[in-house]
Amino acid sequence: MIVLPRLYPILDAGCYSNTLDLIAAGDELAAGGATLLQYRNKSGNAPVMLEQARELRRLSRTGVSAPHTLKLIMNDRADLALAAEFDGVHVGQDDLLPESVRGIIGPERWLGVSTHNPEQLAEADLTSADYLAIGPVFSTSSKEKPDPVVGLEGVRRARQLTRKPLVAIGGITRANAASVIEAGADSVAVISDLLRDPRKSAEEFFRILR
Ligand code: TZP
Ligand code: MG
Repeated sequence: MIVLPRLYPILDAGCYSNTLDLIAAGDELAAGGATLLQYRNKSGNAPVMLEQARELRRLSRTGVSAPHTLKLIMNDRADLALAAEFDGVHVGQDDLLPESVRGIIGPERWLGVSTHNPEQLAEADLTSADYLAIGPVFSTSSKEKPDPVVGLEGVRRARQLTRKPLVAIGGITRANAASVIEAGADSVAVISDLLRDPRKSAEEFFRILR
């Protein structure tokens, strides 16, 4: 069984005006204690995604996090995860099925699966996913057409349905993160509340969730 860090930062390319800013944010998050980052880019521009992913991989080998390991997880795309030598892939309900992704990435890379209700979570629990995500816990403006919020009750329910590591996502901030962990999540995935001063924000998340 894998062990997830308490904070699961998501670097969403749509939040940055260029690759330099995106990489700088990744470096800041690592400086703030992040040991895992997900790269998310909903633009559909594969060449840009590959370039940015490779830059992140380079950062993890040369930036502040080196020589500590910085796990890099690719959102949606197993092919790009392999091409950029990422450590894992995260897929949702509209992506390749978990077992198809597992066939591409092999047994060692991490596989995460997003779910939005108890039925999806129970189904994903039967797959070879290394961890499961549940959300949105609270309302979010970082995702287009988000599923209905599941609330802390949704996190508690999810906790009862799986023994896999559980990541909660959606509207999680330094103000509510402790309640999400209390409800049974092992880790909180965050976009917005890491955008302003990523290093300080990450440090505060780790302090709160210690
Ligand atoms: N999936 C469910 S909510 C969400 C994703 C990708 C966005 C989370 O972003 P934020 O800004 O932390 O609410
Ligand atoms: Mg997806």
